[in-house]
Amino acid sequence: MQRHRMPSKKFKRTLVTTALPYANGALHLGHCAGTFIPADIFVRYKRLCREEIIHIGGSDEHGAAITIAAEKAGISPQSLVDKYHQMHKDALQKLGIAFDHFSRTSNPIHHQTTQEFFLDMERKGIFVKKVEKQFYDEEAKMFLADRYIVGTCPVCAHPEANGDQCENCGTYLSPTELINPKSKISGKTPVLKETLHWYFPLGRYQKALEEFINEREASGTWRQNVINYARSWLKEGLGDRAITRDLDWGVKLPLETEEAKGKVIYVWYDAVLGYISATKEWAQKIGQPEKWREYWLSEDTRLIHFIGKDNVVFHALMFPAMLMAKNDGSTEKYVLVDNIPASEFMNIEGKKFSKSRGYAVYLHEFLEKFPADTLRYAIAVNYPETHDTEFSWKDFQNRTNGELADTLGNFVKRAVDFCNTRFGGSVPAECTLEDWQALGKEFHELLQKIDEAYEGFHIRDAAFLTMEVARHANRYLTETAPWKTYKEDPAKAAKSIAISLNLCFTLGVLFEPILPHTSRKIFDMLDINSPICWHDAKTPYLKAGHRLSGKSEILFRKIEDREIEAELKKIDELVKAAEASEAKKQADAQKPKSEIAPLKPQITIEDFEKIDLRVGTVLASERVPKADKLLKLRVKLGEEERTILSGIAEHYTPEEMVGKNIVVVANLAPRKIRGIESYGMLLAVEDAQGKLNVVELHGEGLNGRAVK
Ligand code: B3M
Ligand code: ZN
Repeated sequence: MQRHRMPSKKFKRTLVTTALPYANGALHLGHCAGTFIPADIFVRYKRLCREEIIHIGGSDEHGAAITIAAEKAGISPQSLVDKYHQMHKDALQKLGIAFDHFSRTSNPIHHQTTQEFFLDMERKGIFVKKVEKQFYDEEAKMFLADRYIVGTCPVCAHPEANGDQCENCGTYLSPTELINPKSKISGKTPVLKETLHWYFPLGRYQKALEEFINEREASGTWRQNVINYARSWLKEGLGDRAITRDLDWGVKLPLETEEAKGKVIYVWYDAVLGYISATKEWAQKIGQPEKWREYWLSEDTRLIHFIGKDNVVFHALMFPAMLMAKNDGSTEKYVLVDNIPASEFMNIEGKKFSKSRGYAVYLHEFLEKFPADTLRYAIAVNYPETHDTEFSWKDFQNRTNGELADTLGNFVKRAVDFCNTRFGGSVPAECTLEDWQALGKEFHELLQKIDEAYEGFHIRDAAFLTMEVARHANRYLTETAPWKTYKEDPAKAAKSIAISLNLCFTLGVLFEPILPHTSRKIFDMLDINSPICWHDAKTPYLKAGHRLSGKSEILFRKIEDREIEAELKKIDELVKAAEASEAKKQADAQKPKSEIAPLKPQITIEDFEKIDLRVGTVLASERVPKADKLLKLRVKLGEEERTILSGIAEHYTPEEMVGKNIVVVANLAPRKIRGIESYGMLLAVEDAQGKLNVVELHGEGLNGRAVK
């Protein structure tokens, strides 16, 4: 499978995509490390190699991730995505991510593209349609997503549990488990109504996908982690995936039928197609509207998705299967992905923090304080390629001050300044091929290894090796010490400076993918204005007599301790705040929880007689896996035995319950909790400390008898 081992040699062009971040919050360093920076570095390298390549990205503007965030912010989904799309665009530009096009999935061309895919599959009869029961708000005339339903928790009786989870006891729920469910939209009791959904039959592509993954693995170029993720899904067996939702935000179903009303296409179905629609938009932008076809509808294209590890299933299985379905029976064949360099995660400051604990380093804030290239470098050398890595402020400071400022910055400045002050600002001698060779085998091998690193997507190695070149250059200048030889042997000093200036040029080229802003500054000092290519780095480029611009710049200012201390202090404060809020939660939990509840409205004796209270005896009891609050009880009730689930696991051990005579609401309609059917409820009293006390009867011969 030579084709995949040396892909760039065979393909005519490369299409790189970067995962589309949701436009629901500011970008943070995790986004940069996982996708944007590695993708941009790779693409810049390839551009310098003069390969035909484009880099496509954009914002993901659909799905519940957007509507939930908009609701929290109290604004419309459209205003939310408008805000964050612009923020993404600005911050990424400042970071130097050179997209050929950065689009957004709310654009009409994207809706059209997605609808075209959907219709094509609908017409070919690819989708499976299934009817399921879902809560419907008759007043608002809409189906309710889980989180739009509120009701009493079946486990802890909290009156405001959400359809997906009870915030009081933490139990995951499904809306039909709620007691007395209400629509959050109208406040009315929703009805269960059948709704039809379209499913993509991913399982039908199981075999084709297995072959596809096997073939890609055989190329020897895929990361093992990506192969493993894909394989683990395949091993579980792929099933149908619902690709429609009852929502009013997203790409509408392109069907006029009654059953399609009020439905949108599931966000993941549309998001991956965003790569195609964004390429179309790019083609329009450059005035060649058909050019997107060269990229997507050709075997000669090498398609590469830069993503984070959590998105592997969609890019390695779902999207290829969608394209297989689209290609089926068509003369136009979409190209399938050639490689997915998915990243692991980059943790910040020793995993102590997470976004949910309120600590993230936001890109736009970072760039207000530090130059983009310092971040690009810190991330490149910490790139989470095969395992999770760490970003720490101290490491960031050390790398910036030591490697960028002292090694790279100092070297360039020393060489340029010496030339400007002692040699009138012109390259003072020829740097011949022999001079260049004399830099040593190790030096020339480094240049070779950088190429290999990039070809294998080893961004971290590439960054390390490139800095090694700078170390070599620095050492060369220090060892030849032109400031010492200048008086006695000016020719020797001139030679040393000519070689050093050529090394500056080489570093300008080699660092361009990683440090594009710095590279521009180096070329400015050297007065290089004509287009350069990667290959130029490998031989002497500056001829004797070439005039520098006369500019001299400090490439990197050092980061002061106090700047880092300020960041660390911020973290400290956030940790303290998080700890305080956790402590408060604990204290609240200890506090008398339940006040004496006010009396409920009067009922009649007839009302009361509807309730059948019985004495039951607990025969057996066990915990319910993954439900900390629940005990599953086997209860004898006269002649019969039944299963009752009860939210008492934090107050009674399973053993304590066995043998107790309890009072059971025996004629309560059964309900399913965590997949287990529960037939009835037991009576309990919450004391002032919030502890539940099961109502228990002592005496003989009570089992099965009515409590009156
Ligand atoms: N927006 C999820 C994420 O940001 C999703 C990626 C879409 S890539 C087509 O992680
Ligand atoms: Zn609860």
